[in-house]
Amino acid sequence: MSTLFISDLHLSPAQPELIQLTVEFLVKQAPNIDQLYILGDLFNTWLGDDIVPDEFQPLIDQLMALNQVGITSYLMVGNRDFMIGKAFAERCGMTLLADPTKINLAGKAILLMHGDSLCTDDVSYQRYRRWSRNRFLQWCFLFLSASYRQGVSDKIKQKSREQKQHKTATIMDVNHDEVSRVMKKHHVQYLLHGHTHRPAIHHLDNGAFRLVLGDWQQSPSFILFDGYQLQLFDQRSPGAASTVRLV
Ligand SMILES: [Mn+2]
Repeated sequence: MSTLFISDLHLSPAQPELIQLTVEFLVKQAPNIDQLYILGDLFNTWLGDDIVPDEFQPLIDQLMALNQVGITSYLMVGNRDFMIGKAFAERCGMTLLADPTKINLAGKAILLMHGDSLCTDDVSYQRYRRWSRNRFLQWCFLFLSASYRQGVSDKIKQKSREQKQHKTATIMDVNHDEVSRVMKKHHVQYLLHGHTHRPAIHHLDNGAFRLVLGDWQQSPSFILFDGYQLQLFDQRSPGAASTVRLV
């Protein structure tokens, strides 16, 4: 059973070449995989399932094509595209996943997350995360016109850019106590997430592993489970350090 994990593609209509690259990547991977997990921030912005830019149609078609050849695909939302709902997932033949979700690979429990909730040192972001995930506010947001939603989204992004200038790299990475707390709570030795754009496989003190997917701004970043081992493919993370055997 081969499983592919990706996250943080940050696709937008402004970068059609990245959409194209993603479609080609999925076409190429399709013959080798049984399952696909997209762990958040597939899109750079999401204004609602009723406003899907036409530029994404080739990707939607390709995801549906995976579904038709029997590949099971799962979609978790990230901090950028958290407004994705069931309607869009269904349009792509994908199943929405909660964050976190525990899965089983070769008898080992793996916890999947986007990763933003682990960055607890970033207090202002966690505050924003709490209100932006409020179901009632989200429901209200979807009654706004497309241009108004775009305006709100632009304003939030601009504010986040301004605040980022004053945040250190450590603040924007995961908090290690939070990582141990979450892994303990879910009884897992393996945690796989994206979000931080710091692709790596970390060997933790207690013999556990934290696997981090990279973003796609330079080139595709992915983790592949081939039935025996998890391997991180990312230009920034070289060969030997990038595999974990599960069997
Ligand atoms: Mn993210």
